[in-house]
Amino acid sequence: MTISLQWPNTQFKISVADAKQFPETHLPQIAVAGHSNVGKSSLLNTLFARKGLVKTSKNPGCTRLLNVFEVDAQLMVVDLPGYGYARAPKAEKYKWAQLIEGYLKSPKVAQLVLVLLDFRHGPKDSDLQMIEWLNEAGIRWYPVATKADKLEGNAKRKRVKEMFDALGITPILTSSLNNVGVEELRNIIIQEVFTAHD
Ligand SMILES: Nc1nc2c(ncn2[C@@H]2O[C@H](COP(=O)(O)OP(=O)(O)OP(=O)(O)O)[C@@H](O)[C@H]2O)c(=O)[nH]1
Ligand SMILES: [Mg+2]
Repeated sequence: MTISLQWPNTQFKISVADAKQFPETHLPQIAVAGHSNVGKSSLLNTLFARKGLVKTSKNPGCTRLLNVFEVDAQLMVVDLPGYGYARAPKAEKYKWAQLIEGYLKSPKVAQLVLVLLDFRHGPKDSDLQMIEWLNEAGIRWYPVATKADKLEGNAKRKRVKEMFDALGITPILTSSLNNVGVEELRNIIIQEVFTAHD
């Protein structure tokens, strides 16, 4: 069966502050995780080809709930709050961490987590911790570099190598500014979610 998702046929479903409120669904789902301000919400707008559907901000900590979207009645996509936002109050950080962990541990869990990494900086400790946690939880993940428009030439090659060395896999390079890598990302999602895995 060939899956053809109409990405612009994406609907916002619900925002939840607790994984227990996550809607009942039989649809497969993916989640987007990453450092605060890495560009999760921007990338989703680009992926969905729906400017403004997902709220973005230049200030970190914009997404504070689990925002759930449904693509073409075939796939659920969850925009997670960012982790590692150093200036957030401790109680808030704790709440977000609980929310992310609660969702990833819930029975309605994502089949695939896209781990977004800022191409300007390379993987941070918090990214590596997230990946370790996903490995321990047995949740599949795929690395996606954001803001790839920020580096060119040698700096770009060096960063790709650094990311490969840290992750053991080369991330897809994407940019929400010029749409680079978005088609490749759509293909990866379809392949990872709708193809049987042992
Ligand atoms: N140059 C460049 N800037 C980007 C790109 N993607 C996002 N940004 C900028 O990065 C900032 C953060 O983007 P968001 O999409 O809100 O980031 P987020 O990861 O959802 O942030 P939180 O919800 O706070 O965790 C905004 O100022 C965006 O315009 C990109 O591909 N290239
Ligand atoms: Mg966001």
